[in-house]
Amino acid sequence: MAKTAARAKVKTVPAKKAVAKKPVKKVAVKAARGPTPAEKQRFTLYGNAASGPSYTAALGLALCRHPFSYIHINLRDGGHKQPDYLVKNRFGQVPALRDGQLICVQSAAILLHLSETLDKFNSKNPLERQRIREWLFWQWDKLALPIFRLRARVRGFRQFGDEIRIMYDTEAKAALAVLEQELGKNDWVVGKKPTVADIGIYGVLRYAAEGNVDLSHYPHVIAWKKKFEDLPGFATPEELLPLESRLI
Ligand SMILES: N[C@@H](CCC(=O)N[C@@H](CS)C(=O)NCC(=O)O)C(=O)O
Repeated sequence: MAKTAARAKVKTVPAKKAVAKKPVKKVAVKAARGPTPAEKQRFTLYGNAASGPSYTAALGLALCRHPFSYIHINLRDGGHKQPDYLVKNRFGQVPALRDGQLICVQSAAILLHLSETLDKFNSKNPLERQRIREWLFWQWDKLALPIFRLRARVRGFRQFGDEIRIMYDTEAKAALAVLEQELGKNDWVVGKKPTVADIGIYGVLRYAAEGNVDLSHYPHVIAWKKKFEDLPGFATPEELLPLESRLI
């Protein structure tokens, strides 16, 4: 009897199914913060909304994810030849970039300055750094010159006849063929990652269509251009270069 009573009290509890514990994912959450006052004050870009080299400099800053103030220089009124601007850019051209106490000019040199001081769109490899510089010099010599001249003609900033137009067109095509060949071998202009060489070249090719230079014959260039436009921070000239000054 006693045994039976004792047994009656014992309830058989079904063993709990072992629940597999989900591994806790550790996510490094970066504190979302806006730019500090020092970061906001660091860069001021002097440029013009119609200027390709001004876009190149602004694009470099945007892709480096660095805020900047923008001062509009009125080229029509000769703002770039006034003494207060010439102290910033002795060549009397836009863009100029103030980085703290230092003023840098020439868009390719501005890109190199950004890559070195912000340590972005650069390479640790000395040979690749040399190649980046070479592409930036080549780009001004062979690519920018014909494309910007052709665009200037379409926009009425420069006048020249068909003979010269054909000459620039031929030069632009020859430069594009060189680029096409390179981009057939590599994802980016130099090495496996985008560098300021890509930014400099994009800053010119953005305006190819305006100069009636057709990129559709260069499939590797087209694919690279699309990939470039997907980079975080990418923005168009209209987004980056307002028609008036913008202080942050
Ligand atoms: N190589 C220079 C070219 C700059 C340039 O040509 N800027 C034009 C506007 S797109 C300019 O200021 N032109 C007026 C001039 O040369 O007098 C750079 O990359 O910064």
